[in-house]
Amino acid sequence: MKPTFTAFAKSPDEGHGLARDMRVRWALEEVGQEYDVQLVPWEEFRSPAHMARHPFGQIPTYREGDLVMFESGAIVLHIAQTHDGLLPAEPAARARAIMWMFAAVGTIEQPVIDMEVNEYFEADKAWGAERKQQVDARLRTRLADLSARLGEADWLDGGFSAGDLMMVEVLLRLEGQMVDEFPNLVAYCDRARARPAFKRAFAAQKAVFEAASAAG
Ligand code: GTB
Repeated sequence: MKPTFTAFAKSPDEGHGLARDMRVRWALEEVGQEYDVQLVPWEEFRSPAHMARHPFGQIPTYREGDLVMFESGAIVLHIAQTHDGLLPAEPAARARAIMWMFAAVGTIEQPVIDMEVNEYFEADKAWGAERKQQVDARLRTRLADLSARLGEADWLDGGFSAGDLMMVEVLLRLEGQMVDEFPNLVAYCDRARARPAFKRAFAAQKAVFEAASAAG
């Protein structure tokens, strides 16, 4: 059954693939599953129709027959569990790949969000600079630990998995920023971006932004 996911009608990232629909699109491309995309304009994020899909009025959401889901990590896990290609078959390796998915969203993405919140909403506060020091230090420690664990390996645990897909998606939000302090993490992201499925997904989301821009 062909699934449908929701994405920004015109992404604020201007086609850089940083919104969380990109992970869903990339996962679907990795497993060779055809899909449709439902584009949601900003003014419809909190409409009753979209709130019925997503209790917090966000993208992405995912529909597959009667199944409606939100949370990008859960969606990618569902795709990985229902198709070959993103999770190892061996149970322990599969559990570790899922563990890395949780590490991406729970341990690395959280301090990334803290950093972004500080940049956009706290920088002008009296305590903004002090908070930035704390937030940056926490994120730098997390990236240093991740970098040490990855070492010279291509992927986090054996072959490429949904764990890598989620981790790279989080790290790409730091491109040109703190991740550049860790050459092996930059190389890790570059390896992931060289995957044909990533390239297809990236081009497709960019085309959405370009079409929306051309339409005005
Ligand atoms: N935990 C949820 C998940 O992983 O699915 C988080 C979903 C989420 O934050 N969605 C964002 C959203 O819908 C879009 S991706 N925001 C609207 C709202 O909350 O009202 C986050 C995002 C937005 C923009 C950029 N950008 O411009 O670079 C990057 C990432």
